[in-house]
Amino acid sequence: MKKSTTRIATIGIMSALATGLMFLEFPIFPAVNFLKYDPSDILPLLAGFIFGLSDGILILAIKDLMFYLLKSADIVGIIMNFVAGASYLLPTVLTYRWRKNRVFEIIAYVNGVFIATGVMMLLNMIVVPVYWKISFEDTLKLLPWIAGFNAIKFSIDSVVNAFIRKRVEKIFEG
Ligand code: RBF
Repeated sequence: MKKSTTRIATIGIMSALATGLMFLEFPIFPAVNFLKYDPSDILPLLAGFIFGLSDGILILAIKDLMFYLLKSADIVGIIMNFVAGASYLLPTVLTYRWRKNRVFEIIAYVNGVFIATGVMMLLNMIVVPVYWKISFEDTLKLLPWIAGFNAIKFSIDSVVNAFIRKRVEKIFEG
């Protein structure tokens, strides 16, 4: 168990870094350019692997709150970003925690990508028609792009996490 002061400092530093990274957002598919990739979810993911799920969720929430206050002011976009991040983080960290080995780590990422993609497809089917004032039929046409966006976003985060998490862990072992 880490000292609580160290934990608070770590959460603060990682939340600040994540907030900064969220400014690097860019769309992947022109058809759904309101969906923007940014690498900020990698920090909650690292924290989830190294320190535990609750620290990961906390960093995700602080990052989204900070970004909302500093830049976006779009509450729907921020909530969608948070739900997407959480629905990826939860299954990924829980699966990895179950058996901490390389095979389960890969299963964890696959689980996370599939669950987050499924959850966001369902949620966008409800939110997009209201948010963009388009018909349900037109929303259905966007669904493959929405699925592709989430699959790509969380696959990138998974690969980066897999490559850097041990190095980051060493920094905190100090
Ligand atoms: N972010 C995701 O990671 N996955 C999504 O499926 C997703 N759906 C969104 C739907 C709407 C209508 C909006 C406005 C945003 C959505 N976002 C989603 C968040 C978006 O990519 C971006 O992070 C936020 O809008 C903050 O700029």
